[in-house]
Amino acid sequence: MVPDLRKIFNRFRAEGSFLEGKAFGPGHIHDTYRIVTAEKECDDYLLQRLNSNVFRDIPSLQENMERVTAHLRMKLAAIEGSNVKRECLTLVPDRETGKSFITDDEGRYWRMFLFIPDHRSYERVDSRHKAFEGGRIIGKFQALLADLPGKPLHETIPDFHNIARRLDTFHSVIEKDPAGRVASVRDEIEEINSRENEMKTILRLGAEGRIPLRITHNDTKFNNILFDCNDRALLLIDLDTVMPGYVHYDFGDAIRTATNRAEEDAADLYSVSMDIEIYKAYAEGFLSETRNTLNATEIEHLPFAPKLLTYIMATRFLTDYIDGDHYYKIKYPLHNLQRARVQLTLLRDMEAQYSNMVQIINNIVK
Ligand code: ADP
Ligand code: GN1
Ligand code: MG
Repeated sequence: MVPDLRKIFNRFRAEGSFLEGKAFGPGHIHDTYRIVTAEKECDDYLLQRLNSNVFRDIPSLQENMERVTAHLRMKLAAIEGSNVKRECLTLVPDRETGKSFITDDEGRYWRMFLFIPDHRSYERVDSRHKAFEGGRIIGKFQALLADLPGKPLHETIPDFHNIARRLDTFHSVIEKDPAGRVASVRDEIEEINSRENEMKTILRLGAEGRIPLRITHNDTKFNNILFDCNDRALLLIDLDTVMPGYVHYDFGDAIRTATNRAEEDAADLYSVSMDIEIYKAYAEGFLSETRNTLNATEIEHLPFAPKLLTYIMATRFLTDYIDGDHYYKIKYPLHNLQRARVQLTLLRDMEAQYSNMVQIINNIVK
């Protein structure tokens, strides 16, 4: 059913009146709308119907979101020259209860942010400058949240980047083969299986206490960074998965998406490869903010992180394809399979360029 955006909008404590609402952005998870207000002097808004199949406990998720944005605002306000309204998401409260989300007549959850105007976001990265800026803003995000007070954040999706759990799910979906697709993807399954042990490295280091859990974003896909018109990175959005994690998850997912010369669902697999210059610039930006807080084992494994995150996404896309496409939004029947193939192609290219990836990090930190 088409939602009544005006009615939903009016339940939030917004300034300005509803002029129009239209679908907005490339996200795979929520339904996102830009609400344009009638008054020129009033902000526009970003309204989201949240995906409660993916996020099972929305009140806990919103509690994380409130704590994280409040802390970021406080820290940014103390930094000279910062513009808090453009460098941090602003949640708009429910008119009646003051909560940061509402439920509609069908029990669906909604939240609303101030719309950050005149921003740019990129699916692909075509300059070293943008890559450095992306690295810098993700590093800054981790640095600003390092002293978040209080209890640990809720795990909004349990075991989100736990590759051992992801592989368990992968194998049980293959076993069930609910959509009858397993026979057609034997080669892709074999590519996943052959790397299983290597890909558990970060989990092992965590279990041995050699790398700490930090507060990480966990979805540092490049299009979750908003830039200003001069391509200076403003902020990291999509804070639903901010929770305890290893630094490698954020470093790896950003490299996975920023360095790929093709899109995540590119039709032509020959166009997929990793741009090592973008990797270098991103790593320089990221380490300019985090260098002094990371331990030697964390740094040593940074080059491995992009391989891991690319492998995790390949596993997840392939799992969803075999399962019959229940998780990610798809635009055509083989969409998830194509996404998995792109990730596997990218992974092979990262493997081919691995010694350079190691050398680049060594040069930055020496
Ligand atoms: P999803 O989890 O579905 O990816 P996001 O939170 O990333 O949802 O939002 C989807 C898109 O909406 C983003 O890619 C971005 O283009 C846009 N967006 C999100 N928040 C804002 C905001 N406060 N101002 C402007 N655009 C935004
Ligand atoms: C989803 O929400 P979005 O589109 O930024 C997914 C990420 C994947 C990404 C792949 C909560 O991110 O984990 O990396 O798609 N988010 C969730 O494009 O599953
Ligand atoms: Mg997003």
